[in-house]
Amino acid sequence: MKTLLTLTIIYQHPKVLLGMKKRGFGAGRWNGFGGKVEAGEKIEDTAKRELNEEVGISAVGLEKVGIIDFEFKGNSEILEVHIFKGQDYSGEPVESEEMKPQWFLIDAIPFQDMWSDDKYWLPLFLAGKKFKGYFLFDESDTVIKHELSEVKSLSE
Ligand code: 6OG
Repeated sequence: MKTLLTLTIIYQHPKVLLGMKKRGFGAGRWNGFGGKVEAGEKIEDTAKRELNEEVGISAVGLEKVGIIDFEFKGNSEILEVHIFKGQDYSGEPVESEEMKPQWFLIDAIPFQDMWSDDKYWLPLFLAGKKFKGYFLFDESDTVIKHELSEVKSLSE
């Protein structure tokens, strides 16, 4: 079974906007903003909607830069996460019930308090690359297997 999700990071060099997830899946970790694609919804529209709901901003343009499949040992559900990069937006980032936003300098990204896949692909994201990947986690959310490759285009 596959579940489609989005994950959006605003990157205004030399800073990225992340949010501390306050509840639900991934609570206690810094991450981009995103969530599940609803029935009939275009994936990019989900990315925009979630950005609005979770941090109160509207992206002016979003670029899809990565697609990663996540699997957890002993669980047949695959999370297919579409990763978007944003730069300009309207509105001001505000804390929501789900996320507390904060800007981080790219050389001070809090990888120790993020999902452990992020340190593999965020360097590609920051370097302006596109990528596809697969990560398998064990029961304690440690990456036990991964594949990651740079791609020219993400059209499927
Ligand atoms: P809700 O289900 O709470 O959205 N997400 C992940 N992000 C990273 N960096 N690593 C993972 O490895 C992830 N698995 C899911 C997708 C969950 C949000 O968390 C992201 C969504 O943006 C396992 O609505």
